[in-house]
Parts: sequence; structure tokens; C-alpha cells
Amino acid sequence: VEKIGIINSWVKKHLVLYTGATRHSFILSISDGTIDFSSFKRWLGQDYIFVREFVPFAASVLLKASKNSDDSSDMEVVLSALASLSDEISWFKKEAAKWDVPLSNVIVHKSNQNYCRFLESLTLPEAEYPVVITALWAIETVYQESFSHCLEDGNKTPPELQEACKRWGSEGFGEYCHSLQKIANRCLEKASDEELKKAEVTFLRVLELEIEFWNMSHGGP
Ligand code: HMH
Repeated sequence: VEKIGIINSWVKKHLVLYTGATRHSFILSISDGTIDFSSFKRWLGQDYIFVREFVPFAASVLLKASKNSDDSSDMEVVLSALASLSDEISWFKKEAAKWDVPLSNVIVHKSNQNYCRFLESLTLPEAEYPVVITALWAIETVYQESFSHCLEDGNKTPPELQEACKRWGSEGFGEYCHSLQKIANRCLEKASDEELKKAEVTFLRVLELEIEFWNMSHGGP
């Protein structure tokens, strides 16, 4: 476990669920060009709500990173993520205007509500740093692995969706996810057995919630 890292060992152990989240039919339909734009629009409106709720979660991780971590670069990685969310919210507004998706009075879908409630539970002081940094890594990495697939050579991603795919599929976002993975691995190596168990369960919960989020966007089961 030491050599490949705890995070990679969990990805291997739970590869079916991990692949379910990172190669969902919603993502496959973007990459093969068969996506129904109404699905993309539904995703856009719901993800805007999600990202707004993600801000206080990221802020709570920043607070824990600044208190608990013995490596000051942790705090800087989380800070840069938090800072880029401001730009991300602007992007959602611009993109929503382009697609005629209203962002006020959006009806928050049940799957999104569940995910946001889960994020909120992770902002509590009793949610330990190794657990929340694992959650942050998983949340970001599902999007990175999903959208980078849409940008691979030979895929037929519609040009209108390239920009969205580049937000999370870019190399820069990939490097950020890798930094989070290194931080998570270091924290998990020092964590108690109880924290390790909680972090693994949290990782699995993120994968389930991501799958439900894609299902909701796709408008199917
Ligand atoms: C549902 N998961 C969801 N939305 C996002 N924007 C991300 C992950 C990445 O930040």
C-alpha cells in the first residue's frame, strides 16, 4: 500500500464504482457526440447550484488545512482551488446565458439536494481533515477523469461543449487533482484506523453521489 498510495489502492479496490462515476453514460454521450443538449442544460443549471454549495465546503477544508496540516503547501493548494471558484461561478453565469438556462429559482433536484447535504455534513468541526481532504480529492477527480475523457483524441465531443470539458479536463486541473491526491495520501498514512475507515466510506459515498448526479442530468435511471 505504501508504494502505490492509499488513494490508488482504494481506486483499485472499488474500480467498478469508480468507473461508474468517471465513465458514466452522460459523459460517454458527450464524448461520442450523441448527447441531447437538454441534458447538458439540466446539468448546467444543477451544477451551478452545486458549485455555490461547494464554496463553503472548500472554505471549511481550507480552515482545517491551515489548522491541522504540518505542510504549509496543503493550505496553498486548497486556497488556489477556493480562489478559482469565483471564476467558475462567473463561467456558469456566462454559459447559462448562452444556453438560455435560467439560474434564478432553479428547482433543486433531489440528487443534488442529497449531495449538498452531504457536503454540509463535511463542514462540521467533527469531520476530520484526512476525511474531508479525501472527499475534496474524490469530488474534483471524478470531474477531471470524466471531462478529460471527452477531450481525448478521436472522441466526438460537440464543439459547443469543448469549453465546459476544458474547465475540468485540462492539464492544469489534472495537476491540481494530483496535488490533492498527494496531500490525501500523506494525511491518510498518519490517520487512525477509525479515520481511515471513515475516509474510505466517504470516498465511496462521493462516487455514489456523483453517479446519481450524472443520472439526474441524463434524465434517466
Ligand atoms: C457534481 N462534482 C459535481 N460538480 C462539480 N462541479 C464537481 C464535482 C467539480 O468541482
